[in-house]
Amino acid sequence: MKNPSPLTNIFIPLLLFLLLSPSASRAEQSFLSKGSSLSVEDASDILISPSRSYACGFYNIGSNAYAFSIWFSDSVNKTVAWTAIQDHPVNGHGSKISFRKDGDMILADTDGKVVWSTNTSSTQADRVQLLDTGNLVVKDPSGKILWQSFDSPTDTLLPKQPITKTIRIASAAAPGSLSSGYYGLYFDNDNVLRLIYDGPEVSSIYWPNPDYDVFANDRTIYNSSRYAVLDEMGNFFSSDQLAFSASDMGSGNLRRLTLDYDGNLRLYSLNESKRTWSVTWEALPQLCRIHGLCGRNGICTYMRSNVVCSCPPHYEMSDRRDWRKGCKRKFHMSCNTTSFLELPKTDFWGYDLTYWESISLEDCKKTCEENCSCEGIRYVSGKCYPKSLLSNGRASPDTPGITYLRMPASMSTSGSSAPQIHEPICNAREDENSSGKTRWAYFYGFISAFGAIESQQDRRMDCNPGSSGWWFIFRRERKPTSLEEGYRSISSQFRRFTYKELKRATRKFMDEIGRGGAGVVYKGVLDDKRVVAVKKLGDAIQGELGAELSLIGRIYHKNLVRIWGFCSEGAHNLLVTEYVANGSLDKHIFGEHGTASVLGWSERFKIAVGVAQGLAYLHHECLEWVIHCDVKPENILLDGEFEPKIADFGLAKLSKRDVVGSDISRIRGTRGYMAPEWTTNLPITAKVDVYSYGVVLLEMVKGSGVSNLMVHEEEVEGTLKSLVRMLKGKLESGEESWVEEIVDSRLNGHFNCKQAEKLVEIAVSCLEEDRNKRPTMDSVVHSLLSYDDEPSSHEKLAVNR
Ligand SMILES: *[C@@H]1O[C@H](CO)[C@@H](O)[C@H](O)[C@H]1NC(C)=O
Ligand SMILES: *[C@@H]1O[C@H](CO)[C@@H](O)[C@H](O)[C@H]1NC(C)=O
Ligand SMILES: *[C@@H]1O[C@H](CO)[C@@H](O)[C@H](O)[C@H]1NC(C)=O
Ligand SMILES: *[C@@H]1O[C@H](CO)[C@@H](O)[C@H](O)[C@H]1NC(C)=O
Ligand SMILES: *[C@@H]1O[C@H](CO)[C@@H](O)[C@H](O)[C@H]1NC(C)=O
Ligand SMILES: *[C@@H]1O[C@H](CO)[C@@H](O)[C@H](O)[C@H]1NC(C)=O
Ligand SMILES: *[C@@H]1O[C@H](CO)[C@@H](O)[C@H](O)[C@H]1NC(C)=O
Ligand SMILES: CC(=O)N[C@H]1CO[C@H](CO)[C@@H](O)[C@@H]1O
Repeated sequence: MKNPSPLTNIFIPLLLFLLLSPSASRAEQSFLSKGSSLSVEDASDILISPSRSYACGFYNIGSNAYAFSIWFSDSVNKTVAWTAIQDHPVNGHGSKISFRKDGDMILADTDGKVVWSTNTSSTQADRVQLLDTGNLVVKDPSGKILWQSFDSPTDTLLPKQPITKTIRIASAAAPGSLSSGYYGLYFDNDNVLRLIYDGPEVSSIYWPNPDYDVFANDRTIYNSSRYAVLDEMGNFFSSDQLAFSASDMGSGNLRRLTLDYDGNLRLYSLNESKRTWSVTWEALPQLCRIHGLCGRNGICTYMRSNVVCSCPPHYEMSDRRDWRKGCKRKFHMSCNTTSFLELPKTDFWGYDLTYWESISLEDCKKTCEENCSCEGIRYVSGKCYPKSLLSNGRASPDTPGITYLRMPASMSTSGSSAPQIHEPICNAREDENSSGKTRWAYFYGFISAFGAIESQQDRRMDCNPGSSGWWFIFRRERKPTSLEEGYRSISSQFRRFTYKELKRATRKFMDEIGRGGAGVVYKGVLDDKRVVAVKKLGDAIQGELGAELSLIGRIYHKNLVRIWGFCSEGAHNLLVTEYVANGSLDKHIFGEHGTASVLGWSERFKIAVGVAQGLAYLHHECLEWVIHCDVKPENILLDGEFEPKIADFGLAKLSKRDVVGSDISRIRGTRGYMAPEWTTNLPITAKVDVYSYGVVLLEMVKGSGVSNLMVHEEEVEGTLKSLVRMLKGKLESGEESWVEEIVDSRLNGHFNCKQAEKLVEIAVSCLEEDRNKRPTMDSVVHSLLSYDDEPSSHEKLAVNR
């Protein structure tokens, strides 16, 4: 073709025209070249990432107010992942995002004023591009990134977007709002990734748990790289050793890690068919542990299905529309005379004027009276914390100690009702009113509160006066049915298996690895190569297996066996869990038929700590305060490194044996490990597990099972009682020689005497007849960790809580 045909003569200018025309080229474009811009008037004037997952442009945040944002284009309602300048919206007419000829990308308001810029003028900047990762970049011709949105996150981190030394994530101020609130996620000066409430009056750290030191929270201060990132599979790793995974771990899902307006850090996955988000991990399952929720003097607690704030007696809300402003006194405070108002099971975190140990309540009160800046005290078994400010209040059955509010003596401190606190119970069916479903609804409650972020329309944080002076922060707005759906999707990695699938995985139930009260356990390999244990539960099941298990399927802790799913087809009821390599603890400590070698002391101590941490998680951290009800060595599994994992938690309520109304039916534990209250009419609380844990501790120290304690015809319980009495006497004697007689002789004296004595001391306290005298699992963990003598491993526990 030597001469261009007349047709091409026309065609080329036309092609050029099409390429250059902004409206034609913009529709499906992921980049801006020099001199082009996006205008606020045209809603289709946006950049779209090549995979079409993300969009970038003007985002409408109110009538005639717009922000420069990146959002997920696939979610039902646009979910914003990043915003250029949060607190400065621009006008809906005439505003522009321009990539100027000088290489600068700017956001200009209606009057042409530049409100934001990438500061890339006089660089080689050549194009602006929205990448498939959701990162908006300014590049030079060689592809070098000169500016990127990943360096200035707002409230959300995307996969592959690291959080580093210089980055701080800030929550939104309210659902749907793009302006920043009081919560922050950042690397602290000691290299630990933390969540902080940084309010107008006060600020405090609430995650990781401030009651423990760094190491007890499984973090470290020794890696100064300060780098954490979520990968594409849904695994998060941080240089301070924090690691967690999405419950729907795997590739292909769009995810985001967002610091929500309520202060909780949540990992979300997008369901592509429903185009909605579900929570696949969260930092704080118990919302009341978040600071600042109820403001100064306010108290956070759980009521039925909701998180609620309340004011102490003689206090009232400071601002009827906003709980975060807290409560104010209805009386005039004077330091001349003082009386104290008692609030049981209530804690106000932080702001201790001083700290005293081993003093009486009277002396503690006196300390407070002597200083006019003291607003109240918290008193926990001999420990006294006078407070200069009452903040971060929460009340729950597992909160130890009592708070005393300071009042003038003229105030009546009696007759006022303290907050009602609901005890957790072992079996939801004992109380149909608060059966599993309704109590979990608390969880639905805040999910729907979150749903409000997506739906814009109900963005109010609605506060309604309750009948008894209680106020709800998060009102349930949706009907239970849709909430249950949302709930189900949260546990999406927890799933239903078919019988066929499990038959294939276990090669027709060939490899039996255990047999217990609950059923026979087989080893299997799933299609995705996961090695699992499959437990046949038989038909002795009540209720719908899936519904009962969906809560415990969400529970994840290193010392609890992970539950992957279940199968329920006709008479086939099977449970699919993580496979734990080294079998159950009984085989290792009781040395069945001399097969296993004797478990060393350091392993025993590690197991004692791990089991306590697992139970503490169930009792105190978990949403529903799960009580295990059958703690015994057979239910404690050991992995290759002898890290213990508790099995069979949450199964108690599935058993057909407990028919409401019959006395014997209440009994669910195993002889020898059962607390005395099982046989009396006292309500069953988490303290039954503390008792059983005490028995297991003794067994580990002695190296023999309770059944071997039986002397002649005597009952196990009686023998245990006299053993405990004997040990109590020895502990009080102050001598040490007895320790050697108690500890497993097979260790040939290779054990840590201080630790052994501590274990016996804890065991004895756990075995108190009176459940109120037994410690909580939280405090057991505390005591054990202070005796963990591994070098480098633990600092002294912070005294000031
Ligand atoms: C650009 O520079 C200005 C002035 O120094 C600064 O306030 C602004 O935050 C910078 N923009 C970005 C995106 O870093
Ligand atoms: C510190 O953290 C970084 C980033 O997570 C990691 O690559 C590095 O191996 C860690 N260093 C040590 C000594 O653990
Ligand atoms: C997404 O939602 C649909 C409809 O509810 C459901 O069938 C599907 O299993 C969900 N997908 C994932 C990955 O959770
Ligand atoms: C408290 O004591 C101060 C001086 O010590 C006095 O001026 C004030 O009137 C007293 N207030 C009351 C309510 O008794
Ligand atoms: C009250 O306690 C604070 C903090 O310990 C202290 O600074 C102040 O001096 C005390 N006031 C009195 C009157 O003792
Ligand atoms: C809760 O229990 C009480 C007493 O057992 C009963 O009167 C009430 O109707 C129940 N409420 C609901 C919602 O089931
Ligand atoms: C999306 O927004 C619409 C209109 O505001 C609302 O009706 C709908 O419920 C929202 N969807 C979700 C999943 O939030
Ligand atoms: C006693 C026992 O079963 N030990 C095993 C624990 O697990 C490791 C690793 O899987 C094995 O090598 C041990 O034999």
